[in-house]
Amino acid sequence: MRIEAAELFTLRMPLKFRFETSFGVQTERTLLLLVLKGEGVEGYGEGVMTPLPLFREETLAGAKELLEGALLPRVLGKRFLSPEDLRLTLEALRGNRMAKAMVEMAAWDLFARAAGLPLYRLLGGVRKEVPVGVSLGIQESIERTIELVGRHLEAGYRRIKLKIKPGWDVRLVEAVRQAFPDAPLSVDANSAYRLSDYRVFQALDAFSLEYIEQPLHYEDLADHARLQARIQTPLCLDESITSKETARAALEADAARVINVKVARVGGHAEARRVHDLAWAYGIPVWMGGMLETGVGRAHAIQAATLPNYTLPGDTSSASRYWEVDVVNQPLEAKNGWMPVPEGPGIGVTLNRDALAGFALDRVELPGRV
Ligand code: OSB
Ligand code: MG
Repeated sequence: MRIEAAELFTLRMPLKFRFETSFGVQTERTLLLLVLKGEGVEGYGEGVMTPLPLFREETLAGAKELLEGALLPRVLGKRFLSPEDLRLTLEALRGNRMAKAMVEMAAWDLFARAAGLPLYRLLGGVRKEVPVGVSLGIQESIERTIELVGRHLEAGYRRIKLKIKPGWDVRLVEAVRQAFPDAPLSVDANSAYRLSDYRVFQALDAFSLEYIEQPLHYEDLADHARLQARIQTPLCLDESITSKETARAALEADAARVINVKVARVGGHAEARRVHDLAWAYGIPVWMGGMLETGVGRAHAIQAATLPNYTLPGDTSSASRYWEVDVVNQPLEAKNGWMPVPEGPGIGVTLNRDALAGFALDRVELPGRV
């Protein structure tokens, strides 16, 4: 496959809801979307980095510069035998996994489309639908949270994740648990606590949570292990897991008993599969996380979540929850907590060019016209 051209869009898309976490509030997404072209087909990749580095370190401006200045020039006009072959040419540059993932994921889509196969067939997926839950942001009140939890349980979501932060934790979970004694619940702190807050987690231990996601600093595996030793509820790591290597360090230290995989966070499909395989070998279940993706990132996530160790419900809920208008033509709707895997070639969705144009703040074509 020869990579002939690329288009890099900067989009701004209004979210249907206000999404508050311990690190901030989002009412819209500003994101990068990449189109790679070759042999008469197109492949798509979505960036999950944000304008400010509030989740991990990568930023939108930094990623855009790296893509235009170094990552895309390394693949444009070149021939690759496989997405893995392409990934290896980006390996000399360190870190910046979310930026690299955009190129790698677009390449997987491109190769799958060229082969006329859905992406999950190339990745080794074994499921036609994937179990999904929902991630609910911090609300203005406990009453409002309970109402929202009820609505999403009725819609069939198989796990409800509540965002927590210091001062918005034990009382919230206690009230939600009381309202829904048997619901599968989890919490996600996005690194807002320190080990010295361990009593908060000992209190949360009483509410039969499926797991507690990323309570402590994103680089601190040692303290996650210390916290895990003090509570029964499994810890789940998200921000901390950036590669197979960090996953191995976490599992060896017993810093996590569940892993949230986000394909873009770890650098693409190949690395996500390595994390999946490693966790499986350790007997650790994984689930597919989300970063408020458009239909492009969401379709990639659904395809990847067909691998066998994705046994827990993911955050890849219906696209219509997030977007009035999406950038893809196909709906991605869960039915009774199961998301059907699109069967079309590649990631199974096609770009809605009119919608894309409407959201575009910027569009760069590479190689530039001469
Ligand atoms: O920590 O999982 C997270 C959204 C943005 C950044 C980080 C996270 C999230 C979510 C939402 O929890 C998941 C989704 O609905 O896409
Ligand atoms: Mg998380």
